[in-house]
Amino acid sequence: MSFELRNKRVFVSGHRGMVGSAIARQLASEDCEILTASRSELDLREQSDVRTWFEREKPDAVFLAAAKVGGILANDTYPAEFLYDNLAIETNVIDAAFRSGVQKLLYLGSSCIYPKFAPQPIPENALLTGSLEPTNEWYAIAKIAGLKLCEAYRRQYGVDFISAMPTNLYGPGDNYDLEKSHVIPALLRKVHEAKKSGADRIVVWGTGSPRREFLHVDDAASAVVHLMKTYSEAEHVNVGSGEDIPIIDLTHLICEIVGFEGRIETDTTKPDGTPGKLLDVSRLSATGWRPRYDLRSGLRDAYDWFKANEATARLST
Ligand code: GFB
Repeated sequence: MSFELRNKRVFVSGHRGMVGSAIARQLASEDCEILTASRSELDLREQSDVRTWFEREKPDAVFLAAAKVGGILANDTYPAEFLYDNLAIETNVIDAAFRSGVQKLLYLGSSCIYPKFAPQPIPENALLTGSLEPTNEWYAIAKIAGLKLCEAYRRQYGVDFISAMPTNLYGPGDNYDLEKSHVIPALLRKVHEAKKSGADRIVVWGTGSPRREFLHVDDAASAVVHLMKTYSEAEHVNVGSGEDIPIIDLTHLICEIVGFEGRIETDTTKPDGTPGKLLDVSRLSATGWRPRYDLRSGLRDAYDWFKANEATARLST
């Protein structure tokens, strides 16, 4: 059973963020009407405003990409916001979508929903089989609640609400604030600035030994649009590249791409987080979807975007 996007009113929540803007770019070729609402127009944490907006705009389909997101340090520093904001956004959007008769909703979670020591690669059924990684358990619990909310509304009301769990994403529109960003934008910026200033070293957080899987955000967007059109099951779907890399090797690759030959030092006062979270992507692969970028070409694209947008790329630290 496929879901036709053509001529539909499609709400992309969080369209100013890296993921939402990539989904909007992807939808440009789908012949649908894209609905957006900036934060000043609609605060998704406000239940009655969200209900009113949905009743007025009557979207046919929703991509729930709006979320409070950040890297390992931001997750650890702002637990209340990561839990509260994400719970509020999800519950308001999912419930308002149900009440206003949205035909299909795709909810975006995160690979951090899985236990800290999950088997690698992590199958979808590893959910709730062990304790979470403490640095991001607040975000993880909110993301699990959203996934379960979609499942519950599907079970009780028969609506076609599905969930996708992407791995660590990067690409155009990423957050380059060193205190809040994920590892790829942080390292691209640090290495770029070290090269520019003639510094002889850069500092990597943690031991460098954790492994991470990365997916270019345009691939993530193409995967979720594909799922919106082709997938209608209660079980969530992992979205990843199927390959992971130790942080230290990622650092060497970024140094090579940027052209920096100085030393790499580690700061072990900073957390490592989970030792690994490679996703088992066989459910997604079975639908016929494949990524377009490998890590090297994806990093080149992200670095090109950063250089072109350096002045405005949220350089607040
Ligand atoms: O990308 P990242 O912040 O998030 O960190 P997580 C990944 C790994 O890179 C960790 C290391 O082991 C970091 O210690 N790392 C090395 C750095 N240098 C840096 C640096 O300069 N900046 C950053 N940020 N990391 C997040 C979760 O976990 O991933 C979220 O906290 C979410 O909830 C997101 O799931 C996708 O992969 O550890």
